[in-house]
Amino acid sequence: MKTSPLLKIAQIVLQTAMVGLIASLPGRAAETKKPLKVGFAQTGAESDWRTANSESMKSEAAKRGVDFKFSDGQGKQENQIRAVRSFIAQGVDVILLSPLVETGWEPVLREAKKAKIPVILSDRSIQTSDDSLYVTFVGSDFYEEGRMAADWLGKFTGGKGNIVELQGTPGSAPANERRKSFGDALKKYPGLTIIDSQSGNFEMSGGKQVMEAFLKKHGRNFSIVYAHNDSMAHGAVQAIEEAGLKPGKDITIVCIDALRPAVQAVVDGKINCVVECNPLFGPVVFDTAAKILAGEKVPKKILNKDELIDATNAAKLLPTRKY
Ligand code: GZL
Repeated sequence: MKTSPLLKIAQIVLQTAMVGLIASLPGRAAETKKPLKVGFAQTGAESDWRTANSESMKSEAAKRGVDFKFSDGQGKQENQIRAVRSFIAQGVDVILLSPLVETGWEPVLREAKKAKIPVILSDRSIQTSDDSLYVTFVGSDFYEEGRMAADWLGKFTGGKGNIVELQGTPGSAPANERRKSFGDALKKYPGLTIIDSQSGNFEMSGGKQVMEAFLKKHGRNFSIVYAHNDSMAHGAVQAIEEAGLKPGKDITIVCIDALRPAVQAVVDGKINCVVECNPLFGPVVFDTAAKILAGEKVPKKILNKDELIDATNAAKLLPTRKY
């Protein structure tokens, strides 16, 4: 039976209306919406802290269905700059950057600004006269961490003793601020003196090598180690034991990060104090990125909360440590 032209038109109109209706359903709209595209220029993989931080970012991105482009800078600023340029070329929605060092970022961040791509500084900050080059910083207060370490040491040692310092990556915000704040706080304890300070680059091998050199150079003329991170402190523990001394007893050790192995070392009495620097802020970073893209105002600095762990609370906290 032939279909009348009128009936044919009615069928087409009805089908078109149906397609429009289905496409307008919220679920459908969500399915067809493009996933968020985020580029992350990470420093490298220099420490256990960094591994935990990268994991936090990757797992959060996967959970949110983000099209996540992760770049491992392998400890070189030029690799990170190259990665940021490639994110700009790919037209990502947001750029996350954990700047290896504090300076040298303005040219590439100006390119991101010109491309109207918001930049979030994750973990480490930069030195710049133009803070419009990034939207916000998400991380810890490194200055406060160094102060906490120094004040703990002032109490634990009665304000007396010679200190050797294992610095983090030269020129990095955590190394600069942890060194400055520790030195500033030591002014309250004139009996505490830093007799030597060298970079172990936040690496366990670096911490061990520098500690071996300090032990050779200073013998027993120091009784305290201040390490800018756990990895270097673990290296120092190895060097001190290989020198036939007892870490945590013959030599007091204070460090920063508080990954589980360091908290375990506090329980075992090999490290005396560890100040937390929480790496698990992937959720905060992605929440902040969503707010920025939704046009919401966010603070210039979003700080994680860090606590101090020593023999008085390490055993209780160890089972609760998430990294
Ligand atoms: C601190 C972070 C530092 C850690 C180190 O937020 O930048 O870099 O303290 C890591 O362990 O290598």
